[in-house]
Amino acid sequence: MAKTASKAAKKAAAKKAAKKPAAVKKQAPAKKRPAEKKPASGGDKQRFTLYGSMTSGPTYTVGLMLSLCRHPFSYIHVNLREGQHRLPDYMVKNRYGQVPTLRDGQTFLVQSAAILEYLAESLGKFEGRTAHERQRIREWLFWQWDKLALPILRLRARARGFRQFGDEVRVMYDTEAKTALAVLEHELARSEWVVGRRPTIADVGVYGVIRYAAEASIDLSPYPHVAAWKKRFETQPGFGTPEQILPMESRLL
Ligand SMILES: N[C@@H](CCC(=O)N[C@@H](CS)C(=O)NCC(=O)O)C(=O)O
Repeated sequence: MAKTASKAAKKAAAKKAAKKPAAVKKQAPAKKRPAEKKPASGGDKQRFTLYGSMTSGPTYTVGLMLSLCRHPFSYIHVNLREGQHRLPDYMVKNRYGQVPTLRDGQTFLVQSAAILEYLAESLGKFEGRTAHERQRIREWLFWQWDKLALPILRLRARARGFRQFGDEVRVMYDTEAKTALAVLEHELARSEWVVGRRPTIADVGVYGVIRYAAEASIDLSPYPHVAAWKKRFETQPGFGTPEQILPMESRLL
């Protein structure tokens, strides 16, 4: 009996051992893959498609950045007058229903300042070299939309007949634009470029607005450092005017 019992016990133990899962090797936590660095320029012609309008300042800013980076791009004309920016197939690319939108592979990017940051980082050009520089650049990009772009682009839109408002509002925007220009003048009196010692996306973003000052009937001569910086910016390789950079019609590469 005892013999049988011990035999049964042995059998049960063997069964248990067979059931026991093999020791699982502890796996190291999956390492986060570094973001893939895509080619900085040249060959990959099909990488970027810019959706925009020739008359749009923010579209120009993105096209200008690509041109300064010497990166070719396809272009899809979005007809704002016909309301193409509000059509469902465009709204899935740009939730704000605005131009520009930049397609990079399967990703659609919106808001010109955010696109500038994205391009600087992924192409490795016109970016801040230190955390401090990147922070300063971001400050200028936020300021530029808050204080500089709004009055200048609204005045330009009025001059072109895209927006209607009376003289009281025109004077308000004019005053706001001049206040912002005085801030920029003060900065550029101390520094050749908006941030640091070389052009960055802060310059590209600010230039994309200053370009339209004349169309907004704003004279830059009271701001000599801004005027000199504008000229300096225009001598960079890859620089082009909106007419040189943005086609009237769609262009697929
Ligand atoms: N903050 C936006 C501004 C874009 C913007 O204002 N786009 C205008 C054309 S210049 C537009 O799409 N307007 C049509 C609308 O807002 O309905 C950016 O930087 O991308």
